[in-house]
Amino acid sequence: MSATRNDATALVSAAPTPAAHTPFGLDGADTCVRMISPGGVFEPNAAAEQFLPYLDRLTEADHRRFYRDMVVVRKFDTEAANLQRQGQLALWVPSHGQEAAQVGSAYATRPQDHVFPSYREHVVGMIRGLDVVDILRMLRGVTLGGWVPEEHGNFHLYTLVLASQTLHSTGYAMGMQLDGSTATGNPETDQAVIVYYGDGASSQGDASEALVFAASYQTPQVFFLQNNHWAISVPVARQSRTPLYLRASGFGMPGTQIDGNDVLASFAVTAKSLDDARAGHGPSLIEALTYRVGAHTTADDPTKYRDPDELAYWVARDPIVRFRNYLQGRGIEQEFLDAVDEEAADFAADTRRRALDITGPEQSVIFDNVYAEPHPLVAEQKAWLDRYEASFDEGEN
Ligand SMILES: Cc1ncc(C[n+]2csc(CCOP(=O)(O)OP(=O)(O)O)c2C)c(N)n1
Ligand SMILES: [Mg+2]
Repeated sequence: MSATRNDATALVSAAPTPAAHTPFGLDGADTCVRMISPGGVFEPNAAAEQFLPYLDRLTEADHRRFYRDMVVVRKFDTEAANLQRQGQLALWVPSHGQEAAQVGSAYATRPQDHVFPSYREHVVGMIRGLDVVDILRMLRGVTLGGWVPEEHGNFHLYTLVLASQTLHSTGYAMGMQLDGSTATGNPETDQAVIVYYGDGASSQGDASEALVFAASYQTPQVFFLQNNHWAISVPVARQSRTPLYLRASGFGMPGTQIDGNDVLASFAVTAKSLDDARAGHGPSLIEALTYRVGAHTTADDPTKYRDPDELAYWVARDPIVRFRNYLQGRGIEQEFLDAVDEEAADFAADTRRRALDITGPEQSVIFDNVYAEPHPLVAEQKAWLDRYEASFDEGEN
């Protein structure tokens, strides 16, 4: 007798409850790098000490930029979700809650680096020079996949097949080694790769294969794992019995856990990891503890499977509020904070206007790149479609 869906559900429910190794997060965990307390006070913990020199690279303007980008992307994210609800996008993938992990790590990259995203890294794309309306275009279903990475800050394509980008990025990093474009001793030109993936994706075979090759060939690469605690409705405790950063040592590379809602921790640890990668010291893994505050996508309803107390715990540790408190502690003027809110509202309104102007491609392009050379079958299908479309023209029946 074959197994049924109900059998499978019963099997999962009968499995022992995994230990909650990050019980609602990370407060008090001394292994987790943190610079700013949840209340917004600069008080680096012991794990943060070795990363402190990297903060010296940041100017006052960088601090403002971090805050501005986090606020702008949150507003953009909300607007995009609204556009989906109004039928303008097929789907939206919210990034609410993960702004600090993404902004800090993105600013640690250099122009020559290559960035391989998953599908939620909107602000990373923005920082690398991608027009975020290109993301909307893709989620409206009018492009076949996105953009040309080399024309957009080496920000590669969104990847919906979980963890496949980890392999792409490792292959790319191996190519950098073969090209001699890394580890030459010149930090201004030496390249590195950073790849973003999730706690759920970490269970894919692709992720393990990428880590094996990266370690074996000592690729110039950073694995940036955003542990947002959920893979749709599956909690991270079901993905792993051990904190995910510990997996790195099994592959033979350093692993560091960071408070992913602390933008300075994200910047400093990623800056060190990328520096090491460019200098030829090999790959490393960063596990950023954060939280997906919204739904997995607009096709999901997290109230069906999530404990409201857990959500409340994380909302109280919001990355933007934390950084605003930190900046206010340093005496930032209210005018700046107000101006950022205004800029974010303008950005979102502009996004909406441009989203409503998005048009679809010529229908015939679906035939253009099937083969490199003209092909009779494709030509026949194109001619059929042209005739079919023409049959709707005015005056014909
Ligand atoms: C190979 C593969 N299996 C399953 C899916 C369906 N799927 C899409 S997103 C997702 C959860 C991913 O969770 P995680 O890696 O933690 O990333 P997050 O969405 O939380 O950012 C799943 C199972 C997929 N896209 N690809
Ligand atoms: Mg996840």
